[in-house]
Amino acid sequence: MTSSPVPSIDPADPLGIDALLTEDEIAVRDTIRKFCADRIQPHIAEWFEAGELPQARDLARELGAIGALGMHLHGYGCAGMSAVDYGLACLELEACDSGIRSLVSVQGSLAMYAIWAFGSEEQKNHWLPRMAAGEVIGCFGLTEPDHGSDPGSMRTTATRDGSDWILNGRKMWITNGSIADVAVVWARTDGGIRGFAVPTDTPGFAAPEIKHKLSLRASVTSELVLDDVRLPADAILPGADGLRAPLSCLNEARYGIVWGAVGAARSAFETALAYARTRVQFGRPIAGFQLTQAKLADMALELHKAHLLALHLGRRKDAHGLHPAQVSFGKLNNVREALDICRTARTILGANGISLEYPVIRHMNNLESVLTYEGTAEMHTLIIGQALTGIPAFGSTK
Ligand code: TGC
Ligand code: FAD
Repeated sequence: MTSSPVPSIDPADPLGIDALLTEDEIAVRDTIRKFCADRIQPHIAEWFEAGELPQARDLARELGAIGALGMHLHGYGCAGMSAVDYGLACLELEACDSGIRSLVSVQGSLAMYAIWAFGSEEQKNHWLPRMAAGEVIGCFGLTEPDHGSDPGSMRTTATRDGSDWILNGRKMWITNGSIADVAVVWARTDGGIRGFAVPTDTPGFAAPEIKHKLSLRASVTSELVLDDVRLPADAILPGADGLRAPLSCLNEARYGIVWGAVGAARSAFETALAYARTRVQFGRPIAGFQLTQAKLADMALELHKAHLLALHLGRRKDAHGLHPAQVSFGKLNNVREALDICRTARTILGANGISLEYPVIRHMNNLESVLTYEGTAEMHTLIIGQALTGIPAFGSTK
């Protein structure tokens, strides 16, 4: 071999993307990275294997203490950071595990955002400061057992009884459900789809945990059962009128996933690269085989293209806001490519690729959920298709 075993480019940042970040952004990133390394990384494989997120309440408080909950929201105890800051945090959290990023996404981008964007002043003051501090955990109930991609057909109802509201129905696959203190629940009323902030100790509310998942195992996923849940008039989110409201919340969470997927892919790539440089077969490191190098080069291309796309969307979001189809570009591309990077990394690790001793198959299995939640890959394809052609192809007869 004539080539030097020393890389001639920084394998962690071959395109110099770090130079596009400000010092403050790098400081935010490093804070979250350190938190993950100290607090989560040593335990995450064990939690995943056990299928639990132990001490979720302590973890939420610690995430609150470093400003990670609702960090891109302004006021009400939230950190008021930029979209890029929030994205960098999602990247670092998901480099650790998609389940941890999910905890933070659902709290900040879904439950808190819904209250922040559509709640009354009283609701915001009541819930948001404690949610930002991680003292109160939220969940977001949109999906139902029979209505996932098509939430506009939901069957959960909210009917009036005097000034009260009575909620009945089921929500399914709800992240944080069993540990939540407040559930943002979307329900059909005589006047269309409306949102409600439901204290989870209200009689008639239950949130049994969904077991037997082989993905997002270090994340709590639940069914929400609403049997004659009576709420006072002021539980309705006054600004949320129609399906547009929950879909607006999804834009926020999908944006976080655009970045998060890069984190999972980075972790898988770095693991595969380190493994390939030290694993010897046929008398040389497997990184010295052209087939392995082709895999590593393709993984690096897609990883850093995804990172640049995330940064571009983040800068655009901070400057002008994003069109929902632009968020779909990022969510579809970055999750799909991250999953592909994990699958390729798994092959480079050979049999070790299937072991929880390495993070690769954990990320790979997690990303199967990430590909489906917050709009499946097919839904994002159709959202982009509609934006490009003006023709909706969802099959709706409305
Ligand atoms: P459609 O008629 O197109 O739209 C209804 C109204 O909403 C508006 N709209 C949006 N507004 C803001 N942001 C968006 N992304 C929007 N998309 C649509 C639209 O303009 C319209 O407004 P108006 O004023 O005219 O009424 O609705 P549709 O029923 O045809 O559905 C469209 C479709 C399929 C794109 C939408 O339903 C969809 O995105 N489906 C996917 C469902 C989904 O993503 N569910 C996610 C559940 S939450 C979750 O998965 C959390 S996992 C989190 C974790 O653990 O990290
Ligand atoms: P379906 O909608 O039944 O889709 C099944 C398949 O059909 C998919 O491949 C889909 O793309 C395809 N399909 C459907 N319609 C079309 C069409 N028109 N054209 C082409 N293909 C189509 N939801 C929440 O509300 N809150 C949460 O916190 C939450 N957390 C989740 C956590 C996890 C771990 C998981 C796995 C899911 C979570 N979800 C949550 C639910 C998630 O949003 C839904 O699973 C997702 O929206 C898809 O719905 P579905 O599973 O019912 O699939």
